[in-house]
Amino acid sequence: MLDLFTIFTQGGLVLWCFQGPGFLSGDPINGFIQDVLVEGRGATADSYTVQNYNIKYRIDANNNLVFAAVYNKSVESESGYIDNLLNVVKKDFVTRFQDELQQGTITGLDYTNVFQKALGKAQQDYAEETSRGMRTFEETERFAHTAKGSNLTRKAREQLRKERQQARGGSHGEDELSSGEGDDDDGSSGGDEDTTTGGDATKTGSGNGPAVSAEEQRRRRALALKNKGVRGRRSGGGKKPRSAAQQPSSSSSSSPANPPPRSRVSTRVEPTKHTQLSYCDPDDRPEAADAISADDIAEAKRQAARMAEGVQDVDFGFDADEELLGQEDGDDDGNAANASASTTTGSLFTLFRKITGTSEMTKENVQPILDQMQQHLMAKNVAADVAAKLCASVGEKLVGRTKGTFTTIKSVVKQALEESLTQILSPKRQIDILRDVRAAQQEGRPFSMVFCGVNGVGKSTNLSKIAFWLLSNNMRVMIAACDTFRSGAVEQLRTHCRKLRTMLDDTDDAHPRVVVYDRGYGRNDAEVAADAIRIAKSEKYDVVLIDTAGRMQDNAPLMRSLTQLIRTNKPDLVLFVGEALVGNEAVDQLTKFNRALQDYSEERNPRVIDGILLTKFDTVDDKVGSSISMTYITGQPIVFVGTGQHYFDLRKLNVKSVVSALLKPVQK
Ligand SMILES: Nc1nc2c(ncn2[C@@H]2O[C@H](COP(=O)(O)OP(=O)(O)O)[C@@H](O)[C@H]2O)c(=O)[nH]1
Ligand SMILES: [Mg+2]
Repeated sequence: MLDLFTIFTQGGLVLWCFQGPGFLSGDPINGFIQDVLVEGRGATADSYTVQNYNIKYRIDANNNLVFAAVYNKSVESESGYIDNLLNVVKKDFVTRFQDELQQGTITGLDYTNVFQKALGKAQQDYAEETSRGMRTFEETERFAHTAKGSNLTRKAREQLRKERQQARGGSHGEDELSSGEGDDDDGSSGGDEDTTTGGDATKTGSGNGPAVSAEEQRRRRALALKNKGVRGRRSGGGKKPRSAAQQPSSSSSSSPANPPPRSRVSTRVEPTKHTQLSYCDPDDRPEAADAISADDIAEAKRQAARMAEGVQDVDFGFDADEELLGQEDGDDDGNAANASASTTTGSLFTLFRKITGTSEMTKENVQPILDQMQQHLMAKNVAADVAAKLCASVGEKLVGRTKGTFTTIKSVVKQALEESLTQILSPKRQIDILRDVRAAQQEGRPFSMVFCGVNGVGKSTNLSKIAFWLLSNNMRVMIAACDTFRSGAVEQLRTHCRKLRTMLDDTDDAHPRVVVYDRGYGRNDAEVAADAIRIAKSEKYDVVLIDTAGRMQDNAPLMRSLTQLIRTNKPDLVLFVGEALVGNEAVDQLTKFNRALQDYSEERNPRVIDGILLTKFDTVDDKVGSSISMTYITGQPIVFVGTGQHYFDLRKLNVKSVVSALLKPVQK
């Protein structure tokens, strides 16, 4: 079964896309782009395997296009038609849209009907082919390239093929891949190999059932393949909305010269299975969804009530205050050997055990401990220069003081850290989203937030968590699906939307509290965002959450387009989404995002990132360092942290809890 067929430019723009009836789990296309197209590795003979998927592809170098078909590895035996399909579609697409490709007006192409016909034909041809039995190797184009085959003339090869067919009693015509193209050596040879397995598999299958005629077997196989593959659920151009979509009256405001965009606001409530966020759940397709459990709904409501009171602080599972009071030990004699033995695994306090006593603390006796402290902080992902600054400030507080008990020293260290971190983590700008949303309400417009960052960091997931939080605070939320590039991105948001509505008992379809606004794939994201904001205003939504495509910080064209989206839509908040677990790589991403937004903006005061959303905190134990470094380097606050895969796994980071995390023993 074909899970996905997508046509995109090598610059990363999806031109057209077809999705089969199943949901893709994970992100095979992004893996393919990164490994094969960006890094040029991992592919053999126009095919590539990632996660559970095989991807076959063709590249049209003249137009910089990539044609990729994705199917599950487990159905390899049924996929023999894909090479042929790729060849046919590549040739047809480039010919059909020659003008648009040359003029660069290549978005919103209507290709679904043509594709479905090509798919049906390729599958039927293949079904007929397998029912006739396998080709021998000598019948294939690949044989022509072998030493033996190349010694035969084309005529001789044809003759050989015909003889073999006659010997088999078949009535095989001229060319089995009739819709293939002349230069499809790879394609047909790929088909050959698949045909071999396919033929076997099919034969075994039919051999188990009651005897049926060859003609009947052929008919059944063709029908089965057709039914499996042709039921396209969505595609980029010329498609009908899949869900009972509501078309907002003001959705199509394009100039008369341009055809109105096919916009959608999907509001359908469907029962969903659980409150987990993972989009990768194969059961999470509407067709397979069970009723959401009463327990899940009750938990979601409990959490919503909590969130209405405010977002909780992160809990690192370590209470520095408790440690401060509780860990007085007898080792107050300045025994450095004991102290150093526990420095790597003990809490940060234990480092300072050796400087207890009655005399005054000097730079000399404090410095070795500060050096160890720096190592401890760096082990928690704090960037080296930030760690050095924190240590220097702790040093300043200690030098000149009279040594006291271990408890006294601990409290001095903790206070020094708290003060320095308060300085570092205090943002240039205070962000209070609820307050700002209310201010926007007063102005009769929605508050808008852009989520940007690299691929897979959790933009869409955490956007949904913020939607949950806003809904818990009685806001109405529109989600703008501006990731018009990654296949499945729009459906992912629709799934979240359905779940949110189900969990929060939002059944008023006339005035849903949360909707997704999308215009499919391949569209200009800035325009989609602009439309969403305009419609949200007229439909009285309080907040527009703008999801964007993931992009690498060094990708100039994509950074330019993000700058364009921000410049034209002037969102109230631009949130950078980064993963806590990549440590200082996230700092690099953020720095480069900021720089790119500055460089590509044509404005005097370019708009940069306003705040940071740090995700996957639950996966990094207590390595809070990257959050400190990010804020230290950019001056931008950590607005939220994502701490798991539920809608309510959203937290705030406060100085006290960061200090606790830094003091906590380093986990090995
Ligand atoms: N453990 C954990 N996983 C997360 C968190 N946020 C997102 N994820 C997962 O990260 C993966 C990628 O998320 P997604 O929102 O699709 O990333 P995007 O490409 O940036 O939009 C998904 O499997 C999410 O469930 C988090 O805070 N904790
Ligand atoms: Mg996303």
